[in-house]
Amino acid sequence: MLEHCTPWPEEAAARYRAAGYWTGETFGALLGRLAAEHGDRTAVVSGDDRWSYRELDERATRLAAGLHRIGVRPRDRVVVQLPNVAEFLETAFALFRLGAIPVFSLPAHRANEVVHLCRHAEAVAYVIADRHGGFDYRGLARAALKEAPSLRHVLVAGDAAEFTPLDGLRTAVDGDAPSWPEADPSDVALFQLSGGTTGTPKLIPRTHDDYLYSVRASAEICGLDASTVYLAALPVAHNFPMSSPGVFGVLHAGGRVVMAPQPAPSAAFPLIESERVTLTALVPPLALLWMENAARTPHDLSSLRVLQVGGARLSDEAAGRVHPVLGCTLQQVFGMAEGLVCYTRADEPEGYALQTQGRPISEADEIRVVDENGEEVLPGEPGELLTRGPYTIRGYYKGEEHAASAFTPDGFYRTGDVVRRLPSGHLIVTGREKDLINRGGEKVSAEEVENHLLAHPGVRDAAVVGVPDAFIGERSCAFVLPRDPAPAAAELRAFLRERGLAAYKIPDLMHIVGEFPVTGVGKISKRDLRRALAQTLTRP
Ligand code: J2J
Repeated sequence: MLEHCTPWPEEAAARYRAAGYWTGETFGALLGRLAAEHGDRTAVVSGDDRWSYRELDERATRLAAGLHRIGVRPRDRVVVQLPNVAEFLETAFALFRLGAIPVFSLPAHRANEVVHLCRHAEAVAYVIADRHGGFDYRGLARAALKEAPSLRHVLVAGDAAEFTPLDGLRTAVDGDAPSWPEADPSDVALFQLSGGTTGTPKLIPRTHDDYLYSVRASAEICGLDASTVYLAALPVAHNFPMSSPGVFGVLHAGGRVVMAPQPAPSAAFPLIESERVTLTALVPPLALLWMENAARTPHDLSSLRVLQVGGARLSDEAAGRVHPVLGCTLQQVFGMAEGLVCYTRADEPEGYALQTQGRPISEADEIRVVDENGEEVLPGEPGELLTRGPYTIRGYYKGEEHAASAFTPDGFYRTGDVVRRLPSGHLIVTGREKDLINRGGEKVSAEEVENHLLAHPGVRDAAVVGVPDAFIGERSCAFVLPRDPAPAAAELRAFLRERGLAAYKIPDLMHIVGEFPVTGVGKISKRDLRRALAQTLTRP
């Protein structure tokens, strides 16, 4: 396995292979097999592009050769920050073919996140679209080149300006094409990002064996087949639309991926109608938005059979409205880029989909629900969810520093989620112990934002907490203890933007305070801050 990663213990790996979870297939080989099986069927639709399985396979082969020609080698890391376009799949599979490792960055990330990823992963290349959603990513590339010494190439889908166009890179593969050893299925295939709680996002190494298992099993649980038409509405770089079952699961089943440039009803509904979409995945605030708009849309949404909702807690009230309003079945999905994914199933009583966040993919997923001392709670009682299994990581990339807080000594991942487990194995997410704000599926690490605020000369101390919000679940609120003269909230916001922080991490609310409530040992009491906030918000 790539260095600075933690492999599964030999005994566990042998067990997962023997049970058939880990098959030894790589993502690169998978695409070749799919092209042989589904050749002329449409694999992906994006704008005017409609690529068959064969075309996707050929493009990935040629792009892999082109990447090799400019010096990208097996195990090199490549930061990929592409929106939902066909080239996303082409690039991902080209890198898999090459055994180079994509680091998937979200389109919302800005210089702060991109530079960190490039440096931390020691990336040799950075792949972007020219523009998307009114933002020019080539500016970001200039910043990354300045700050990340390992970066040698910027590859652009679209107008490349001074950089390398992806279109010019594809190389005809003929007799004397370059060759390289086949990727090792037990090695890292890709890096996902942790929605984590630390100062900077952590890298999650996922192997071909483990990730492909979660994709294959997810496709099966969700009943996908070649007739499935999946709308990629959420950014496909995220683990949910990528693998649960997401775009990879749909391709695995021979279905069709339809890329939506934006998840808003105005972009998504016409595509559902024109492509006869059968399945899609949303975070709760988008599900609410879709339901609000469905009643008055002129578009025919009747092809939609299943709406998956996950990433943050869906209220029971909203869950109950999905079928009446959208006419499709609700599937709740509770997952994490570190591994474990839970689904409600089509063959269970409907109550589970309405009131739980599902049960794990695999009989080999080990689940413990524990109290603050690490002891298992009584069945049905709330406690922190710990998990271990055939597709849950045993460590972050270069994660020595976080190992003890993120994993138990016997290899369970500490999710930081508080759950109740029903006798059926279904989990209900009731809360969270980690210091993170979940803005409707977008995860904001309190520590990361606090660190940026502390860099302002007018800030003596800062604490960021979540505030309940009817629409997005939670908003972020920063409490700031100023120096003299106190900076204005608007100035602090502008400061965070200038530091290149993604917009979703900029606090929704900002309070300049004279002092912080403290705990018995003198730490800032976030619990008291949340309570004070709740009181001011409910006061008439
Ligand atoms: C409550 N909290 C949830 C849910 C995730 C599938 C689906 C989602 C993700 C994801 C994913 C939740 N109810 N239904 O990777 O493959 C919160 C939990 C969890 C964290 C993980 C997938 N679904 N959450 O959201 O890595 O707190 O993955 O630990 O972004 O989101 O976030 P992330």
